[in-house]
Amino acid sequence: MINDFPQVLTIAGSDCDGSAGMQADMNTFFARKVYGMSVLTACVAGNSFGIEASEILDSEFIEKQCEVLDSDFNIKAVKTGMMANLKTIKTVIDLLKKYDFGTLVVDPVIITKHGNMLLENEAYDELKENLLPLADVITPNYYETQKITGLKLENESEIKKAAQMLQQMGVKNILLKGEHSGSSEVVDDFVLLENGESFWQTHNYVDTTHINGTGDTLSACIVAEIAKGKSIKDAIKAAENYTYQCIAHLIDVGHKFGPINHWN
Ligand code: PXL
Repeated sequence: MINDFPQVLTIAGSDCDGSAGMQADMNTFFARKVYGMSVLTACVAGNSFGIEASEILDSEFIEKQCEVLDSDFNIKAVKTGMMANLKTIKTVIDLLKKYDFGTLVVDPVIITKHGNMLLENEAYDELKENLLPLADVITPNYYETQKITGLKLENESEIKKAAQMLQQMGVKNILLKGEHSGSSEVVDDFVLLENGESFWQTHNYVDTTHINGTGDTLSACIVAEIAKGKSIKDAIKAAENYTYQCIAHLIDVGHKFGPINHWN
């Protein structure tokens, strides 16, 4: 049947070293056997040491990419990654309202693991006020959750409160990525679903410098699993397991902070 194969989209930035952003999303889509498409918002010049430069695409060109995909494909789920600045995030929000790209997973990419800012400060309010209410799922890391909610996240009850705050901001399902602390052998992510059900998703901590693209992979895998028909809860669980396997099976490229391994 024409257009029946699960089709998904990432609206994100390109990371030229292949470890994160659009490249990690496309690798994940390929590995999870969905047909992936990518609308580029920006390009960064980076390697395993960090990002040295970036370029943001014209809004008209971002719009054109969405228009041509919408006219031809049957996109079941979409994720957003790097939104760069206020103009770009506003453009993407308008496009998500204009076109039906299915279930929306927002990875609120704010800062890289090496401290490079991928979203300007002046765009945070737009993210909170106009992107979050459109989101079916949000997957912030510890730092992003602190930035968006203003909470310090020092204990379990603050983490639960942060998830509730995000729901009040309009996101239906929340996956808060935990932080590795002290000598703990595990990392605890917290999930709050639309129906109020909540649970901790625990995985072993892997002591490695190869974790570039972890958040991109997690959110892209949720998108892929939803497009194949899983519920949001099952998609989150599958994505947690897949991402953990990607981290646990090292590929040794680059000199510093390397990529994760999508072939498993
Ligand atoms: O992993 C976050 C991320 C997202 N998008 C782009 C990136 C990065 C991290 O480097 O470069 C384009």
